[in-house]
Amino acid sequence: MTKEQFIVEQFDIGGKFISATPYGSGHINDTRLVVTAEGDKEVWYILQKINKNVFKDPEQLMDNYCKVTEYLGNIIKNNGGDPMRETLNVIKTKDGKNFYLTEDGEYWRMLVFVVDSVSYDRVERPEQFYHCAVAFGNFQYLLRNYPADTLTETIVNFHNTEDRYRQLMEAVKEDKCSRLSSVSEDVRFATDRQEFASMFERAHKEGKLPLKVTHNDTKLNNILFDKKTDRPLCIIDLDTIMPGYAVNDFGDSIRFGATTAAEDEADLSKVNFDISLYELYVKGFIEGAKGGLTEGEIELLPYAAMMMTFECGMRFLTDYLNGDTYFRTSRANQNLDRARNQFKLVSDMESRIEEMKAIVKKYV
Ligand code: ADP
Ligand code: GN1
Ligand code: MG
Repeated sequence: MTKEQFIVEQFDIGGKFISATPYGSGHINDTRLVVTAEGDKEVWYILQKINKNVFKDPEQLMDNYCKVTEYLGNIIKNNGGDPMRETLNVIKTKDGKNFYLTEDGEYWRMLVFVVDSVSYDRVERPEQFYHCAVAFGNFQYLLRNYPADTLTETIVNFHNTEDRYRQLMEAVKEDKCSRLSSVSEDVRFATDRQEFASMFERAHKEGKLPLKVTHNDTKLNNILFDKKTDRPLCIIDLDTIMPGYAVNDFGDSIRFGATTAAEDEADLSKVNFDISLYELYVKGFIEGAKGGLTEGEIELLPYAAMMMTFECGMRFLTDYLNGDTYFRTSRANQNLDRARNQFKLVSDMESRIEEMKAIVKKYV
């Protein structure tokens, strides 16, 4: 019996194990598609090993995860939707736990596989990005009354860009892998923007950016689209649901989606900020949030696009300097390429910030 089969059999499912194969293109968790047989029917699941290097307290994480998915499931049911497809459903183990802990300390969870769905690593049709924006805006709207103080911070200071800057400077100082000499210009790109890195922490202290329940990882591939309608169906990757700034859910989607190239494209001449996709997202996010954004938040939306892109660039660069221990990589220099790619987008956004602000004004 393989290890995966053994783990699958610890969960409370009816069928017989058939297979478990690597699945998806996430950078953090170890994801498998599990196929089982129930009579003559195939039933699929998602099995994930929670990344313990990233998430220090998987039990608290799963507690957040289940509380939020149960809350969302009830809302969806009351609105006449299908809670088995429109939110994630955690399968319990045979002894009633929401994860299985192996003897060597690995945490595994199992989810209902959302059938007839697809996730995209790139925007293939512009309308998809607009619909994605409505979905993430609406996600915040659905959670607007969720008591934020009952959720633990699964990663402390996750979108504290000021602290991400500090972490980069620490990595520069340590230069663990002797890679610093090859990235001095990239490091200078960050140090030139040190003040910008603190902008949101300042705004928070001034009362302009309240903490709300936010997703915090709003990449396009963290939404499952319905294969038949090509409309967003289910928001996934709920590991980082915790108190955060609403504008960062906007900014992180722009970072990943409003671009002409993949996140790790090394040929920077191909990497450009796509302002028409930005516009579609602005329109959709404001609509989806249904009036839930404050004036202060709306004003910061264009800066959030830049902030999340800058922050992610710094995170990739930090990981490169530290020896690629955080984000999954499949080739040499991938984190460095990702960092340069993000910084290129930041430069593009800087030169178009006035247009970006005008677009936001158009839709409020
Ligand atoms: P990571 O944190 O590594 O990004 P995700 O939770 O985003 O992990 O899962 C990785 C990929 O697996 C997703 O992008 C999606 O394609 C797929 N996936 C995850 N959960 C489900 C699900 N319940 N049903 C169908 N596909 C899923
Ligand atoms: C990670 O888990 P995934 O691949 O959806 C990361 C995000 C980054 C993103 C960059 C928990 O997202 O913060 O923005 O990679 N998730 C975590 O692609 O660090
Ligand atoms: Mg993901």
